[in-house]
Amino acid sequence: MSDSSIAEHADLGDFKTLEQFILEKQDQFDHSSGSFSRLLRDISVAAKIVNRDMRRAGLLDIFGQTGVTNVQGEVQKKMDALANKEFVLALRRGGECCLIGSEEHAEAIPIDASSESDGHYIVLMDPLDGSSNIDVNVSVGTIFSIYRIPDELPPKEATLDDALQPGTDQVAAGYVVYGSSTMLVYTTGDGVNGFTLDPSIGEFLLSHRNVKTPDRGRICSINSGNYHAFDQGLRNYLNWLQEYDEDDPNRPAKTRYIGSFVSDFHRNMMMGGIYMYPATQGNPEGKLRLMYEANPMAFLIEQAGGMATNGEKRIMEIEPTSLHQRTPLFIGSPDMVKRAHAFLRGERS
Ligand code: FBP
Repeated sequence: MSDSSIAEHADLGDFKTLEQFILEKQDQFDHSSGSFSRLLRDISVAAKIVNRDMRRAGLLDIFGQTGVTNVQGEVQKKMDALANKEFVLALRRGGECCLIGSEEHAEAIPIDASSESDGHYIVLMDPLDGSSNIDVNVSVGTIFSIYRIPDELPPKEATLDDALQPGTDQVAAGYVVYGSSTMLVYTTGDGVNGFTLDPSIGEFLLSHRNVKTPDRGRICSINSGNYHAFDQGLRNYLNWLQEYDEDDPNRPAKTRYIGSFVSDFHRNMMMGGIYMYPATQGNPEGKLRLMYEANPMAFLIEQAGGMATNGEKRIMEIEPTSLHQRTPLFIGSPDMVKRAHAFLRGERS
């Protein structure tokens, strides 16, 4: 290795791979048998494969639709199917997972414990979030939520009921954003850390340690095309955000809406902001799925000092009833979510 590259690495004092970071943390983890480290390794391997194909998507026949309508009633995109396949394969091969829940599968995917796993982890995932943006080169992501079944429960007996736990029971959560660079961001309840993929060495490297979101920001992410379907309290909040106030540096707010929840969430967590997908006449339960979109991001934002609610209640305290249930979502900087609540309750107008 040349002197200059040694010097370069020396400068990167924190030059730490995802695996090195996990192993360092492993001792703090109750069940530090190494199985969690291996599970996160499996997720990162699948993310690298999806990233590889994503970067060449226009050259491969992976744009467009599969023609299959998934359990959400959406026509599945080829990249949805590809990402789903890669994550399911990696989790099966890895042997640390006993049950998988995916946006692309109506039922939970059991893992045949006899041959494939004696793992105690349940992974719920949105293999590719932001489907509407895949074919047009706009950043998309993968979201995952991890639960653990009780030690005394044999893995092969794990069922969907074992997955339907409130978000407060998550042992870890994270996402991968396939944007200008590819990042994997996760929490195990001990802060939020981000790793950037260095394609030259194929490693996720620690780039964002202990992420904290500002108490307040200037960014509002909502599909304002639904404005007329919002209830009056929310309209009042949006109008208030857009007002000029010389004493308030955060108003008028900036509207930023990519249409990929992962990307909007990531930006807002880093810069300060609020993402909202409320209930509307068309979507009385909201659009986003509780178990593999709202819960994992709620765990992350709370660990970063933010808030996530359904407009009234903490997202992570919602008792789930089904794998694909939806929820209204207000998530981001704490002062902005609290302010939205005040308008929703009509305390502000
Ligand atoms: P999927 O793409 O995984 O179905 O996720 C839902 C989603 O695309 C979010 O990523 C995004 O924030 C939202 O729906 C966009 O919805 P809309 O087009 O109604 O604003």
